[in-house]
Amino acid sequence: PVGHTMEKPPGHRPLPKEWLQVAAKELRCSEEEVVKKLVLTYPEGINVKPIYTAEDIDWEAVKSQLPGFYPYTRGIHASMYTNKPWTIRQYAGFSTAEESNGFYKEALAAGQKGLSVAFDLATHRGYDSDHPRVKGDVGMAGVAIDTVEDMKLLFDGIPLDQVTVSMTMNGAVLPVLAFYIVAAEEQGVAKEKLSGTIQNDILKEFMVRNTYIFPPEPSMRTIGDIMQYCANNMPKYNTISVSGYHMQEAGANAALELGFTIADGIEYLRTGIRAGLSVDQVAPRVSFFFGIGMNFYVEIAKLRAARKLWAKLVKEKFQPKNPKSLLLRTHCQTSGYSLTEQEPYNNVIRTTIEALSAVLGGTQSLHTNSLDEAIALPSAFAARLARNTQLILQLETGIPHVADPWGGSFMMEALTDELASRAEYIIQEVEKSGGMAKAVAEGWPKLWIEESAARKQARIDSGEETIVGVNKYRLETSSSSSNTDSSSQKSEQLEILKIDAQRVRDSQIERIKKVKSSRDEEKVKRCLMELEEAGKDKSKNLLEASVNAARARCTLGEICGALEKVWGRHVPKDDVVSGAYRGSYRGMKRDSEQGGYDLEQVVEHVVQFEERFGRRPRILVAKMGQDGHDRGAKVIASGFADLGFDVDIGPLFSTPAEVAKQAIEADVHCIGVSSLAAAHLTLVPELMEELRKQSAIHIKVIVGGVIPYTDYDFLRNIGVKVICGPGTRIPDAAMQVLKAIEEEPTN
Ligand code: 2CP
Repeated sequence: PVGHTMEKPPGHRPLPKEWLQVAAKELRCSEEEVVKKLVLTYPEGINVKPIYTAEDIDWEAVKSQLPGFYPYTRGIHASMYTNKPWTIRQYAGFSTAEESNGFYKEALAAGQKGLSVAFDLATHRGYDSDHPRVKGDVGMAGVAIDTVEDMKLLFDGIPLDQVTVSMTMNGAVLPVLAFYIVAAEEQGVAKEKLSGTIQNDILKEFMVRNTYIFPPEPSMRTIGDIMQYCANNMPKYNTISVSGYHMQEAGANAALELGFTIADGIEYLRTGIRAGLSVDQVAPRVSFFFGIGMNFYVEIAKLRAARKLWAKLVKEKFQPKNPKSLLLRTHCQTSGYSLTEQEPYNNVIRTTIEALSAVLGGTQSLHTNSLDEAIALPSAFAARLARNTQLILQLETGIPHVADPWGGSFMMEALTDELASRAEYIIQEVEKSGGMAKAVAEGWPKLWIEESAARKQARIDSGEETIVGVNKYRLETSSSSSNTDSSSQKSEQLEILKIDAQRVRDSQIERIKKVKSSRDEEKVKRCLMELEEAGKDKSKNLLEASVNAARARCTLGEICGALEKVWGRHVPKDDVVSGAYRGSYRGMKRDSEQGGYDLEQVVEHVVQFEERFGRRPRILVAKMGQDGHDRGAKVIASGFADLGFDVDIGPLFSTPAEVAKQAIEADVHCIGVSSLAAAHLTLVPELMEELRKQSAIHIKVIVGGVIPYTDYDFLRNIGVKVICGPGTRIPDAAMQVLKAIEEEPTN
């Protein structure tokens, strides 16, 4: 196990003696047993007590703190929402620029205040829609953008000097930001007037999100160049959104999310300073982004602790003159990970509670997830409900009438301090490594997060952590075939938004052809050459060269291609944590209500398998297409390994042919395809075809991840043996896989 838990948590004062005596009577047990029963240890290593008193906090410090004052624990503005509520900013992008544009206009008319663009994975990874590697990805998880013409359509009729736009783009940040600047220019909006945010946080891509393109070094240089260009040309633009969200989604607990995110922020300030800027030119334009999960108090405390830590560390390390450099401004998104496919209407409740945490924590901007977000892009109905959740909080509840209502709460102030000190410990570890860029290159932050993810999965699978409708009070679904149909109540199934991948791809390819046929090819060549030169010569600004290329109608793929010639593409190395899943799986017996297999039963079965077949069951966990969401794949890999399987992990971004080849060479019993970006309907049939062509149909194919029920029949019909949707426990998945292999043993 990795040693990221501190030797001793910062001490809590013991529970008051007089209270313990009364509680012991209420519980009919000894005082020691009260402590054992009611003091909970959270995954962050924090002990949460049943009551808090003034003894738990530094009351002298707390009583004088005000919102709008250093260290900003209570909020970055003095008036907070009493003067101006947070920005309702829903993240969305639908297949084509036209469809997304229509959606944005409707959302703005219905009360949304800011825009947030979701791009498809082909765009993220720097491929034009006509590239063979992105066949299954175009328009699936967001909007496809190939040229500045697409960007102009995306914002047609939306005044970019008035509406702030956030763009979630990291790998292909240069062409996308350049297209945005040129689209605004051609709309008559000068760059100086552009406000908004680009995510541009590459460190967390290498850690958890995986939509990088280039190796770390030129990627960090790109960020410095963007900061420099914006400082000179776009002073109101937020050049980065330092993101913890994806760490939480990948399984990080709140302390890890907070520590690594602040450490990333520090690294980016250094990057800007290295690019020749002062801290006061960089820091006020750095913004943050956190995930908000179901642990209500902890999530509020996390945002309060984040502001406090950032203000303190920026002051100590950089001595800024402008007080705005100390303000941690943040966007929040409710947790996608906490949403369930089972009983999807429960997701509305989860999202509302998480939104409440974000707001009580003092966020500047918020996205509330749609109830169907665990399985697909949101339908119009689900998107409206998600937006209305925020409108109701703002307009009906009175919640915005008081700034930091938790200020002075013994519990909240103690929790804030504890989380801050946990996170600070992690930041110190990063600093000892030489900063976040070096730590990420060494790979240990990623492993800490993966370990945390495996532990969380084990807590859920063993029933220690409850998810209503999933591991407790679970209803039958009409299409779940593994269970008997004993209950009269069925979980609702939602209408899922379907994207016609072929249609989107065809229309994008048409538009690329049109742009290419009407541009000045000489100019295009010159711009791409200049871009290549800027890639080599650090005195040239990469964003400036990209803006020129965008004006000349170079495509996104061409711009990234020119830089790829100089820098190459980043190839990740893969490690899998071991022991964390099994180590955190509390050996409680499963009761009949919970159903499913216990860990030890599966381990036993694997041993029998080995005795019978002469080797352990062997699985290749594969990721195909441009879908880089690998938490599920990593958790499955380390969970299955802990159960006794031999596990191979395939490289990210593989083609079906590459997966088939690796499976055959490694002589695996089965391939576990993990799909989270809706490309399974294109890529799984191709994989089956490849296996058939290479005479390897004996290798069983299992598909897991975000697979809507409506696709089950199709997948089964083409030969997929097992489908594990969201919420499947690892021991259950493993047992299904074992049975599928044993059914028709071939080797
Ligand atoms: C706000 N203002 C106030 C007050 N409150 N002025 C006086 N009194 C107040 N109480 C002012 C601010 O100072 C600012 O003015 C203006 O109002 C706008 O407010 P803001 O707080 O800056 O809000 P914002 O414009 O919405 O900006 C919020 C952020 C920005 C966080 C700074 O970076 C942002 O919008 N981020 C969004 C990131 C995002 O959507 N990411 C999507 C992730 P001035 O400007 O004059 O100071 S998608 C996730 C998916 C899952 C993915 O990544 O894969």
